[in-house]
Amino acid sequence: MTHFPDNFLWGGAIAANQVEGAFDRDGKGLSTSDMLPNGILSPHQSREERTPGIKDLAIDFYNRYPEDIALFKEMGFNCLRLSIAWSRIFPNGDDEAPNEAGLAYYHKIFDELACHDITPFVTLSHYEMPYALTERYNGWGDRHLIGFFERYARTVFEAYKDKVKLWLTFNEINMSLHAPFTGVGLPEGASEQQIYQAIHHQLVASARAVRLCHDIVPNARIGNMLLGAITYPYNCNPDDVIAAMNENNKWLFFGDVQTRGKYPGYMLRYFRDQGIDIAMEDGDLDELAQASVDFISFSYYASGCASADPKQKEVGNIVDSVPNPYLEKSEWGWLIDPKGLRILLNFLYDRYQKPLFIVENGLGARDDVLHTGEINDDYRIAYLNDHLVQAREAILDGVDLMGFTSWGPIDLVSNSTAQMSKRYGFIYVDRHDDGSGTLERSRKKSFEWYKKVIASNGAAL
Ligand code: BGP
Repeated sequence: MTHFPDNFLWGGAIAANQVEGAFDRDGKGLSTSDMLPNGILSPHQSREERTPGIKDLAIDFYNRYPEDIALFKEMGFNCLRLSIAWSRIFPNGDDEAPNEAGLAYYHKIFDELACHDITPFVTLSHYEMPYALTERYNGWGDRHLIGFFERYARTVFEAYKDKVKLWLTFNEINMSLHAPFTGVGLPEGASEQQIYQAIHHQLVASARAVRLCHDIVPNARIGNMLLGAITYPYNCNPDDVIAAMNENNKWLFFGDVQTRGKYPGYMLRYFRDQGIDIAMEDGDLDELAQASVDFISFSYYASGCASADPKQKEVGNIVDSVPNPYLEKSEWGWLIDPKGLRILLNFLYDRYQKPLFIVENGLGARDDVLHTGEINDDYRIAYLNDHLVQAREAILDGVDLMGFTSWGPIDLVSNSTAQMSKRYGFIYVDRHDDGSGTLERSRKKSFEWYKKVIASNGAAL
């Protein structure tokens, strides 16, 4: 028996810079992502020192999208989350007019999806912006970015208003704190004051995009996108509970502003305590107040633990964390915690009382191709099955869940490491870390599993 709603959206999520390739084709400008050949956690290159990287071709979705979309359809997708590369539309970010070839490209993608009855679900900015904006304006550190983003958002809402009714503003906006270059376009080493100032500009821009979307595409829905972290206290010592509360607030402050429309008290206190002073213009707070998102979307890969004792922390991939002895880890050290998804869904729904959407979830793992060509990724099936069972539990708890798009339904370039070997797909792509491979696509065992899950609207879990 299924408990997923009849109109539940099932599918997968990809991002332009991790799949498209064609990094300099058809008038596209360089993006911040093009300057990170070794992933978001490494220092970025400058225009002069730029060397070719695996993302330059990625999985060649730019050319192979008809085949890939047909495979998504074969699995039964009724939704595909994808992003527009801002630098295809405005190559430098501050251009007066859009690049028509860039606009035409996404028209082709949306038309292809329409042919297959797949709902496009579009992220305006997934960890990238035109690189020139960081050179000329210091990224989101400069208020001018709000106007440039507004022009970009207006352009794509107007261009695609008949084709796209589901939008997101910034991917994992709360990662700006940990990976400032991909988030707000500031170099590593930027101060907290600079990063929070840039985040303020980004939050105003996000609010403006919400308002514009409501004006230009009245029957569309637009949400925010958070890295969905839930942090447990390491033990029941109240100091650990407060450490966990602070950690959850630190990640959810963005969601609080985007949903409740104002800076929460705990954040104002943090700014006071740290001597952080955010420059605002008249009207900023009104803009935030008037543009609450329609729904909350988030990625979920792992839970975390917090302790008041700093010695408990271990260095990890993306963020440092306190180990949880009750949980297993992925090959990349991410804690595997399906029940954490149920807890997070309840936590977010209780906090915001808005529909939720799981827009990323999955297991990054190395896959072995047998001599027969088969890929028996039972570990991936187990991971996703366990998480979807917990999503179903949350629905039974009363959470309003709109959909589930697994991360990387087709193998793509990893964001943190810029490697192919950290694979998430139901569809295997023959490409390797050294750039070798035919780019040929093949179905893994999980392909058939996901197809059955979707066909049964979750009853097969
Ligand atoms: C999220 C990003 C994605 C994606 C995913 C998996 O943070 O939104 O772009 O890549 O993480 O991370 P990774 O690719 O590092 O395994």
